[in-house]
Amino acid sequence: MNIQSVQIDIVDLPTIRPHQLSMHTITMQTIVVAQVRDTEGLVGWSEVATIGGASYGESTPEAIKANAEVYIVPHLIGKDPKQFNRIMHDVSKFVSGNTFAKALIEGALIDLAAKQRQLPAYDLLGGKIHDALPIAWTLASGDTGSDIEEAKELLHQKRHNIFKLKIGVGDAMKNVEHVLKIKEAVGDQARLTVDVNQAWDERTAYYAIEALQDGGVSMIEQPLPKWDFEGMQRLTERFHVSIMADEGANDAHEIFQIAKHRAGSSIALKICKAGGLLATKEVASIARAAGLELYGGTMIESSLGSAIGLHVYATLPELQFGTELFGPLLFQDTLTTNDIEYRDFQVHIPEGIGFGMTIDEEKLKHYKRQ
Ligand code: MUC
Ligand code: MG
Repeated sequence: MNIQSVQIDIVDLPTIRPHQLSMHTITMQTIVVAQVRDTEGLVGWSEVATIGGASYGESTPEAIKANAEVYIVPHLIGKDPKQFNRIMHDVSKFVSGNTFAKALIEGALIDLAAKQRQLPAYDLLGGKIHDALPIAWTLASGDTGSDIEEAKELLHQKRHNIFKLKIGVGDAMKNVEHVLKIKEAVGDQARLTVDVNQAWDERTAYYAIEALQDGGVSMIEQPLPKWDFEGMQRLTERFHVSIMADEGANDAHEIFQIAKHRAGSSIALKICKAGGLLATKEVASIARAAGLELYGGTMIESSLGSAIGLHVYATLPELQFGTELFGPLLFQDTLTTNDIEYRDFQVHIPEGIGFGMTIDEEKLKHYKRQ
């Protein structure tokens, strides 16, 4: 039951509304889907997502697919997927960086290995500690009134009571006003956090964060550019509200530096940033040992990619900020025949073998790029 072939597709999925980040507004989200097939015809599936082509980060969907096909796939053919740890270790000797491509391939190997063993993937990752996790939703319509309506409806449905607000576009004090209006509308019913996606300089961050902290916001994600570790260190020292590193907190080496210099009080985990599922657990251990709080982050994956995240996050002892793996809820359609369950302010870890999701191959055909 060794690996016979690998296929990688780029898929564009429309969103239910525009999703505005400081650097890009998503109306069509691009994901990369991998399928690794063994000699018996079993298939392991995986997904990574990117935001706005090359605008959010360096890994574009086209580069992920090309680099995986040319530089990683040749190391898989003929190998036993159950040896995914060894395979990915060997790959790391030939491929530097490319964390999204590595995460994509390792995910498919783990899904296939779990299917061969008839086990849920989390059992290959140490076993799950949690059956469900608190789930945040991102308010990012670009309009305060629409965000308030959305928040109230989701509270009413008991789907989310943690809201992350995307800010950083335009004047910082206008951003603060927007956040405080939403805070006033939801009151104590919900916890609010903000993601600035690197949009502020340090001086702007001083006055804006002070106002947000006074207004009861509970976390400020990546207020400064990803390279500004010293600025993040000064903000962490200055404020008691949690300062979270996201774009500046990628692999184990960066997390170690952040921990050592307290260049943040919390970390957004993402499998694609760490370079895989096992690497995400490594990163989480470093952060945990240093007393950094954790968040189960997303790049806005569809149900397959979100299930992968959930299988990893469920094995971690504590996520102080819960998870934001809400991706499937932002899409107009899905690539799987089953859905992830979101209810009672929690997301439930998908059960079943592998990552617990079944691909709808007709849908994949429909949405993939030709
Ligand atoms: C990011 O920067 O965290 C996660 C949620 C969301 O709305 O955007 C992403 C990316
Ligand atoms: Mg972020």
